Amino acid sequence: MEHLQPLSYLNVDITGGFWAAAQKRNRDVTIPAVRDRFEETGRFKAFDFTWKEGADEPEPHFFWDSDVAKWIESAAYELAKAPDEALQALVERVIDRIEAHMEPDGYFNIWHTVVQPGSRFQNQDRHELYCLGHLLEAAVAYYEATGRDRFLNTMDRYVELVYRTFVEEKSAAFDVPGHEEIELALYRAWRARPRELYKELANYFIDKRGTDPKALGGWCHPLYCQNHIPVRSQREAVGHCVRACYLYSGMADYAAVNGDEEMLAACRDLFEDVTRRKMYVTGGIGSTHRGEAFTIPYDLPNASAYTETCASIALAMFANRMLVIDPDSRYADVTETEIYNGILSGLSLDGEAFFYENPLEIDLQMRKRDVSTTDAPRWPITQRQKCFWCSCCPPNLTRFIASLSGCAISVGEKDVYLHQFMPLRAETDGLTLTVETNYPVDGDVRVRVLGGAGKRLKVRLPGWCRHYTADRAHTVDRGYLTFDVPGDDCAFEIGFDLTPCFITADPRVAEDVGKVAVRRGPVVYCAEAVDTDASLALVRADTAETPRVIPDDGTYGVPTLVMKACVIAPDDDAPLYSADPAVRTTPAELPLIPYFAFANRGETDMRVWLTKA
Ligand code: FUB
Ligand code: ZN
Repeated sequence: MEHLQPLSYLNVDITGGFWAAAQKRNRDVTIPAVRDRFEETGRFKAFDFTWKEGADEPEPHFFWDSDVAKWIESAAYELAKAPDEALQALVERVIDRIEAHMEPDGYFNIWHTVVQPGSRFQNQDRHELYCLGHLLEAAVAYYEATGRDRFLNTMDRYVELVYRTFVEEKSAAFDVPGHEEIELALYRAWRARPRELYKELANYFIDKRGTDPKALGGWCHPLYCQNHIPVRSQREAVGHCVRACYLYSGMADYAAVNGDEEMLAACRDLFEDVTRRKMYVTGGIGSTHRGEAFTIPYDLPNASAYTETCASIALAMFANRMLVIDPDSRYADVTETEIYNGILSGLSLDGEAFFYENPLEIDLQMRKRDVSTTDAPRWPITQRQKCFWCSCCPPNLTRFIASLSGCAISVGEKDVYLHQFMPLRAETDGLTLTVETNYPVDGDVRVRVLGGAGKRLKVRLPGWCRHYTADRAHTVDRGYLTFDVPGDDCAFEIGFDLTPCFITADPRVAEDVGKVAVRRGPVVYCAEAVDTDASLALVRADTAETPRVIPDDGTYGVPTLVMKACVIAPDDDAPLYSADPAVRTTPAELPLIPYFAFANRGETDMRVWLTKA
């Protein structure tokens, strides 16, 4: 099994462009905003363990530990980049509370201690191991960022308890977590500080899953948490999308750590099933809110898409792990689709508000169709919110954006891979790589490799790219332009053609039949009714002409587009059905904005897929 080493965010600095701006906004606005919301809602206070029945503070939720953990992980990434005393003091305070309230045997969980004492490891769906996973990831991030090991040492005590309870004594009421996460966290901890215990416990949970399928209770089916069959036999993505992709990430780690080809084969098939049959053009996954889940192949409804922000993040995590064990550009393509579309749409342009669900269509009129019944379908909200009752997505976004540079580069024995294009500087083992680019404003990428004589530079050829240029001889290998690096100071110039294009969906996606979407490079566009007098339902896309590119005025960081269209003039005198319809149309120019920026100008109709003329 070919095995690459991903370069950590600690070794790769984003030095400018679209993502430097996004990271600055994350640091200056979003991380503080999430902190404030979590203060206001009692999530930080909950770590004081003062809640009791009738107390004048909100009742902790059973996975609030994980919300704060993801926030700490984000803070750790920032602390690695620049010191910040106040930020560090807040993190240290939470660690103090965790240390103070950890039970003598190592158990730590707020809800199971103050709200439901005595309920430890009784209910598979009560997220204790999920919370531990996020706390462990935070502890690893903090350790790697600051060199401080108190948090990680503390969490180790909990990991040891879990090992005793689940592996040695088998005394818990369930055998594997109801929400996966601890598996990938344990492999991550093992990489940061190799303790066999981490690896053994992660391997145990992954091998055990699906070997004794039981319903979780209530409406939770074994399929919901991928506990229906052993993981090596799983070939179809099922159930809750975040759970699934966290599991698949853990499985990919398992394959890497244990050199397990059978596990890799399962991961490959699962990745194919998700990305070829169950993924929206924006990278979103989760076609139904029921169970926040995958459904059947090609079932990709636009207006009711669930497409949770966390699910897109989880799929990018899975893709990044696959890239390491099966170096192929299609994994990095999916990550790119996510970062410019399905993940980024979760965040408002001002950096303070969030979507949990990311639909591909908003039709306000359609939402009135069930006025006569109380049994109306539910639709995704149309405006981002500052916090949710279940606010898993905001701190997932902050940690993902803060550590984004970790998915840009990986190295093999002879190869240096460039997966994602952004201005950056990376250092590893005497080799320095710098990238200069305005991508995705334009497609020119200049790479300079210092100290790389005799190596090969592998630059991803994006799956969306139809024309490119390169200034040096190369071959194409599994989607990577492969260049020899002949000396110790070599520069390479590559140009990707970013001409906008119309794309169509597989004909089995019933919702998108007869429709087109518009993409420019990795960025998917959408139309918003606020930009036109026409009803989007009556707009017909004219695909004969390539949409015009309008340079960004600073609003989005990428250009907007203008598409030729015609608009059907409705005729109230015409019959509802006609064998010989007289359709009157008027030509129009329809502005398109990047999908990630929809719903930033008030509530309005929106469409990614537009009916073709
Ligand atoms: O259950 C924890 C998190 O909350 C899940 O990952 C999300 O889908 C949301 O349900
Ligand atoms: Zn979420």
